[in-house]
Amino acid sequence: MKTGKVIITIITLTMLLTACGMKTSSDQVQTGAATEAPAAQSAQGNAAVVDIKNFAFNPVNLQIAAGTTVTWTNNDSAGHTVTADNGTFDSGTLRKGDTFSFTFNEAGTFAYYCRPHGSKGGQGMAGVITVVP
Ligand SMILES: [Cu+2]
Repeated sequence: MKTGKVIITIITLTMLLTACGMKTSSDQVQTGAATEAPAAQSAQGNAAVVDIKNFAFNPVNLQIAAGTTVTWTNNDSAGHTVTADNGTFDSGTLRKGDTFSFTFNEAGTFAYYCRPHGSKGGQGMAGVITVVP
């Protein structure tokens, strides 16, 4: 009886810790964005843009309303990609002047990166789109 209760408690704690761990990492990304320049990084309406310049996405954290189409433009001579961590979208290689657009219809946090210069989890050349309902 007591052992069963302990096991259930351990399982519950493990699940909670896992959930918290995931939430914490995405919260940190958003918190960083909010303290930098929330007004400039907010976008209302149906379109928003992200500049790719000097091996970085600008703004690196963008908050949009659901239904907004985000267009990335590569202004670097180097080729870049816009690749979602969760595989939702992938631009393929963008040459200088190339654009890639994606419409975010669902609320959530969408981390992305450049395949040649970054990786999942915000490593290197990466950004985050936060979609609010
Ligand atoms: Cu790149």
